[in-house]
Amino acid sequence: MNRRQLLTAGAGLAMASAAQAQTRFRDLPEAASYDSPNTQVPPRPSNGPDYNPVVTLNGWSLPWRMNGNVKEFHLVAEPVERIMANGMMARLWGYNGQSTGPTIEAVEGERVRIYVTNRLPEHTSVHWHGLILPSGMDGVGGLSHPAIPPGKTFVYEFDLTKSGTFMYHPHADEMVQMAMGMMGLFIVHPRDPAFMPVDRDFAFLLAAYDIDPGTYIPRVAEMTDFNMWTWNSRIFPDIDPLVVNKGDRVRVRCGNLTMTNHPIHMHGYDFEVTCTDGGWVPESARWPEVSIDIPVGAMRAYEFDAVHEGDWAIHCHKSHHTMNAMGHDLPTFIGADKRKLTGMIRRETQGYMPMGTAGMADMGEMYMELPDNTIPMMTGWGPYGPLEMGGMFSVVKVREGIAPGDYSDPGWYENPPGTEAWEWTGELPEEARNTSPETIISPRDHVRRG
Ligand SMILES: [Cu+2]
Repeated sequence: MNRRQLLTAGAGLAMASAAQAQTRFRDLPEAASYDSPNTQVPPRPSNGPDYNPVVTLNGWSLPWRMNGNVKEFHLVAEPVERIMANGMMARLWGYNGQSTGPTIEAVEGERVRIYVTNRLPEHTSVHWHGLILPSGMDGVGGLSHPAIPPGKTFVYEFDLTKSGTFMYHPHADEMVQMAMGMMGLFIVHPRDPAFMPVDRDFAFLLAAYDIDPGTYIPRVAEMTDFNMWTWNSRIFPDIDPLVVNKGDRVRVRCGNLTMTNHPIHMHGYDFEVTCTDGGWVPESARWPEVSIDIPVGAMRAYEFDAVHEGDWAIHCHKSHHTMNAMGHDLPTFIGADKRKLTGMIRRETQGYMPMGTAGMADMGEMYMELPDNTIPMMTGWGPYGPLEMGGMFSVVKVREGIAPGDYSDPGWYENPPGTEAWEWTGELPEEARNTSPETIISPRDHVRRG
């Protein structure tokens, strides 16, 4: 111990007896950690004001303790290992064992005290995006308060003046720390449980990474060329489905912390945006949508009545965002006759298969040698074959008879007889046969012809 540490220790001892009655509350709240990437359905709150918890896709909600009337949380910023999908692990930075971090849930009118411990190798801060709070609690390192040095714990404390859909993320070395996965949802439930009630309330954050196949750590200086498009740092086919009981009122909350916009499209329904990170949208200001653009640094919540049974795709409508790691420099070979070249290559490399001359759909069912720690660009199997998807894609599964609180996967929907697209087996018109020499060549033809 140096002289200063001794003095500090002495002062601490002198204060200890006077503050003994309070020591229980002077301790930090426990910093819970969650080691699974599976969706953890939070229980109904056992203390504090009641609310209907959100279900964070492939995530969880942070436990708290009540200290008098203050709800106390403990976030730990730290390196984490996130299973993005089976077969792909990423070494990220996150909170309490996961990226994205745990969802913070509280109720309008409550006062929260959030301890933030920094276990990163550099300073950090936490900005509470969308919340109305004192300037000094806003979490912009160097502006609101000094950044939190490695090894230190800072305390944020403020009143929740309104309900809504918010998020948290660092505002210190922001580009690096968000490229490494530091973000989480902050949901403030209405004080009045009769205000905008829903039966199921799903939430996820859009995050993008640039992780080369076979590597584990994102490139943090990437600005445009991301290759992993994630919901809560998960990619299809391992983003959990949104399981819904027929007739439920459903809310889906989505925040965008990538560097580009994402038009989120849900099949089977029209719906209305009912909330942004600015607050609730008055009924008179809503209009029907089937795709909603989530701008950069923004959040949207939409609602619908789940009256249509089925398996309904939900995905980003930028088609390269429903793919996993891919080469971005692929030339287009559609219509190209690579027969001659294929023959030459196959003399050197047995089993060589040219790709992409009839599109890229064959990649969904093709077995290819992949480097360790990556998954195919287009993958996932449905009841009728490969889905040829990746990245920001999941399925809303609406079924009859799903019990409240049950979010387990009910399997694939069975289309009732007469309600599924069928093959025409009668005579075909002449023009339906493809005889164009420009598009007729397929990889399989090459294999057959050798
Ligand atoms: Cu997108």
